[in-house]
Amino acid sequence: MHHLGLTRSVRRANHALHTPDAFIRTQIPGMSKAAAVVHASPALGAAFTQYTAEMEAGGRLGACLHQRFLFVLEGAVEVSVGPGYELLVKGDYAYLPEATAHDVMASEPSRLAVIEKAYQKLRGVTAPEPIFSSEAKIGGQPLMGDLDLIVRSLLPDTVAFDFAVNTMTYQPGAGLSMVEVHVMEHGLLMLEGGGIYRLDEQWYPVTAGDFIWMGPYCPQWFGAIGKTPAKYLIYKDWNRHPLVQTK
Ligand code: UGY
Ligand code: MN
Repeated sequence: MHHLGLTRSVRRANHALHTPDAFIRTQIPGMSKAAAVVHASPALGAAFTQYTAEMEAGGRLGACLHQRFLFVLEGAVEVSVGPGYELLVKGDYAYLPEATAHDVMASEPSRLAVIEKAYQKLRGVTAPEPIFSSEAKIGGQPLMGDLDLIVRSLLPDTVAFDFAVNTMTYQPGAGLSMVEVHVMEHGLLMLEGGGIYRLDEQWYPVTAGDFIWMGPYCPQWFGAIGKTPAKYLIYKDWNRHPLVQTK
């Protein structure tokens, strides 16, 4: 169905909103029985890539040159690094360090949020090991003391990691206590609920299924609206000196 040329999707110099009505599926080399909706990439201005992988049973992601983080949105996938495999279901995730040979195969129709980023080594710091875990196992922290806004950090906050992926859960009516402006960029996937996102000088209604890219220094604020909590998965580059260019 068309909507007379209307969409909530926008692309601006330092932010973008990508809504499901505008998603186009594509193939990334190495993928089989799977398609990718590429939300963020260097073509947009991002220093990372984020896509939603939609996989048939038996579908595979293929190899990745860089670090890969995947979060199961729906279905079940088998992730192997060497012999044996981990079965990941909704809410589970994996971190695969750069240059880690691995295989990701869907055991049923599945959707994954996938983030890929070149690793910025730090002299004297050992690169991280693979991680398999689940959001449900991560303790939540109130953001700036707000019990209605809970952050779960899915990766350890140590300098070995050059990015963070968190979930943020807002009770209805909760919001960020300030407009943030920071050097880090974000890739954000709305998982549940909705609200209003301020990006630069615009305010956008957003809902589950939407993706947002925020470039460095993009003024940003979110307020949850509705009768159920709003929740998103959010990437940021992290723990590196700002003089080290990522693009
Ligand atoms: O971690 C963050 O920068 C986060 N508070 N930003 C956001 O939710 N837009
Ligand atoms: Mn932020």
